[in-house]
Formats: sequence, C-alpha cells, structure tokens
Amino acid sequence: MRSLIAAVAQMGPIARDEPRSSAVKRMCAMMSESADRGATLVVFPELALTTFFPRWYMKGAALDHWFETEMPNPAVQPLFDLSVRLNLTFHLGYAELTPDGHRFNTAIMVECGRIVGKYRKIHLPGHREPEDWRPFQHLEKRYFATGDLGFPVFDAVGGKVGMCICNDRRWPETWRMLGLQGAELVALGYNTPLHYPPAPEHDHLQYFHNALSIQAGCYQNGLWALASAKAGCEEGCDLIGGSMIVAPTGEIVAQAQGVADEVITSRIDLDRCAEIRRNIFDLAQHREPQTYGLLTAPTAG
Ligand code: CDT
Repeated sequence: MRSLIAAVAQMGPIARDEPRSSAVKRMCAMMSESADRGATLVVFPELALTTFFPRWYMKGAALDHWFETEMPNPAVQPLFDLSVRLNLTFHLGYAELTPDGHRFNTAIMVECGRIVGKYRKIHLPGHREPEDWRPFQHLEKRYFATGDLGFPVFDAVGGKVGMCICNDRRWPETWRMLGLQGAELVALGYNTPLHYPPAPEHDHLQYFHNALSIQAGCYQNGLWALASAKAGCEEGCDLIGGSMIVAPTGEIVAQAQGVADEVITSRIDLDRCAEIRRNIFDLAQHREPQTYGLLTAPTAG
C-alpha cells in the first residue's frame, strides 16, 4: 500500500490591499494544522498569494504588482522554510512573470524546499478586452499566455503527480492527458465566481459543475484529486468553496464546509488507482484512439 495523508487548504477571501505576507501567514497556519493532522502534502489554491486580480482592468506597474518574478522570493520564503521544518510537500498557485516578459498563471509542487513540478495554465477563461457591462471583469485571456509546459507528470509524495488550474478541470482533455501519463494524483486550485455574467441562469449550478468536473476526471482516469478553492466574498465578488478530495472511484471523501480558511484531510492510497485502471478504464486495453482524430484537429478561428 502506498498511502499518505493529504490536506487541501481552502482559503477565504484575500482583500485587494492585503499584502502577500498576510496570505503567507494564513497559509503557514494551515500548513501547520495539516502537519498536526498527519498530512505530508498540502494543496493551496490558484493565485494564492493575492486577491483574484483579473477581475480588474490594469496596465503597466499596476499590473506587474500581482506577479512574482522569482520563486521562491522573500515573501514566500516562510512557506518554503516551514515546509522543510515540517517535512511536508506543498502545492502553490501564483502569477508568474518570466525574465523574458511572459506572464503565466502557474502552479508549483515543492518537496523539501525544492520545486519538483511546475505547470502553467492552459485553458484560460474569460475575455481579452474590458467589457463595461460586466459587474466584474475576468481578464485572464488578457493577462496570461497559454501555458507552454504541456501537462507534466512527475514523481512526488511516493507516486506520479500532475497539476491543473481552475478552468482546466472542466476539460476532459486535461484529465486524460494526465491519466495517459500515469498520474495517480492531481493537485488543483481554483477561483470560481458564483455569478457567471454571460449565462447567469447557470449560477445555481456552480458548485454542481465544480464537483461534476472533478469527480468525472477522477473516475474516468482512475486517479485522486485534491482541489482547493479560494472562496468567499472577495472585493464584492462571491467565489465558491466546495474544496474537495476525490477518490479514483469518483467519490468525494472529504469536503470543505464553509467559504473561509479551512483544512480538510483524508488518507489517500495511491494503489487504489488500479481499482479503476485495471478494469473499466484500462486505457491501454480499451481506448480507441484511431477514432478520436477530431480531438486533436486545430480549433476553428
Ligand atoms: N479562475 C478560473 O479559471 N475561473 C473560471 C471561471 C469561469 S468564468 C470566466 C472557472 O472555470 O472556474
């Protein structure tokens, strides 16, 4: 049995003027709680160091303010140091500005103070130009480039690990790309507004669609997911909670109850992936890729 106790650390809102030091302090408290509960892995949300800034239109230095130009850096060093002291692996989402000026919505996995995995978000939601009719913007398409690292799967916590970020979880291709490479555990963070301005008639389905996407991804690929929300009313915008740990059978085994900072944990047996992978979703046996050509045909437009 290859098993560990894993934690998901959901975060409540981060105010626009809340410094990174405050977010890091909150994360350190949840990292300690995770270790106290026996966890050796903790997953933090997407863009966990700041408020969800794509809800505002900005340029120049005002935009640069939200990005990290190096990782680690002095603001996040306490997280790296504490994880070494507690002997705990962690997942962190942040906005990345590369030395050559590219911007990505990024997640890293850090083991013993060392970055062992890195992912840059591929499915960027929202819009490029500011749209005045919206109650809040969602300018990810403007502020981030499409991730250029593919869907890496790497060794961590004694198994094969992959990552995706927020909107990626809604796309079956994300999970299948990770599943095909043998991922046994997927860490993901999200910032999902309760209100979807282009189709408000779906607002009441936000929690359902979150769970549906993650549970389907796990079941159809026989892997675990650790999904961490930034939740609650952030600068007047309600973000869903519902952080969860999902088994390879698609069952939710732990779930956050509120929309504030909250740690959930579960024991995770990586060998349970075989329950699905050796049976109904034995990908090597039962896929029919020669019939799936359309899936990789270029998109129109
Ligand atoms: N952060 C992120 O990717 N949020 C999206 C919101 C979709 S509406 C623009 C999500 O898929 O949850």
